[in-house]
Amino acid sequence: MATERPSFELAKGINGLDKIVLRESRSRSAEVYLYGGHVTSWKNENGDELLHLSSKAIFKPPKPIRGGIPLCFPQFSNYGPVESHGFARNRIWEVDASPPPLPSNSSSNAFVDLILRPTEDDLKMWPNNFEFRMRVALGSEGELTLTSRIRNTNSDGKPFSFTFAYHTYFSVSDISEVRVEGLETLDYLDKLKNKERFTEQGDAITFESEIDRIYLSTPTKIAILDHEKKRTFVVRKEGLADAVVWNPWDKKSKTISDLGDEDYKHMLCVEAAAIERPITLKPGEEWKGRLELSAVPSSYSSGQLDPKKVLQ
Ligand code: TA6
Repeated sequence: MATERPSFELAKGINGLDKIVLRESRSRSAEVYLYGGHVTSWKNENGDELLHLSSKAIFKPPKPIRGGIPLCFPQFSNYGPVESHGFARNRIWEVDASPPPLPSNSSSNAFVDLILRPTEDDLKMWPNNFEFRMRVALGSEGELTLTSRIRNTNSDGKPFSFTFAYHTYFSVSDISEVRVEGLETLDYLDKLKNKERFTEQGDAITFESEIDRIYLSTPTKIAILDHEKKRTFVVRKEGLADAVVWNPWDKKSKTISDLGDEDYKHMLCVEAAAIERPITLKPGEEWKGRLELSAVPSSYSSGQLDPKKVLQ
């Protein structure tokens, strides 16, 4: 069990923004900006960056940081009354010095607890009091875990509902050589076709053009196989029924001012999310959504994952 004493460094990041650095043995590290509670870096034991950060990312509030792991709360995309993807990703979070205990089975104490509470202006836009706590932890095997706890602190007895996503940008060697396994035969809403509902075929997902889909009622494990890098990302999630898969491809990329024209070749967003069924909390109630990312060498043969390393 991890002790409840976190180990992290507070440092200055790009444009003087505060960031937290987590370090584990053998070059493993992660970085989280207080701006957005935004994970911008996750490195393995060789110092390889595992998340994609846009070559044109702007680290200047109020523009959200492009790449890493933006947090979408209290709204995913335009599914609700506030700005697209909500406001959590462009607010300044604080380090939470005394969070309620959070059980962990990792022996690592490279973690930090952050908290976001609404400002007066936020309450005008979205009239709900909340506490959004997030622990970012780098485990002893290099795994990155984000645990969000969102509590309704309304004093007027009002419940609230929200949608949510960890909008993770994975770094891949060549998008044309990547496949995603775990979403076969599931229903999805196609954002490129007016959110119409379709059913995925039996094969793993591969990429040869723009994709923007919300897969519904997904399993707790999804794998992203990077053939060229011989690396598999394993996404494990709890409390997050849906999974978004997004790559803007060449034409859309050119319309996104803070994304380099060629970035789409080296990124893939696979986002653990709660979208189709919004989460509703009564006052005093708390929701928990956990994301665990690991990167393992893939023994890629005939399109199969190495069952020992990935599926167990
Ligand atoms: O998660 C996919 C998506 O909702 C896409 O539709 C796409 O526009 C993307 O997020 C990026 O959104 P952003 O607001 O960060 O430009």
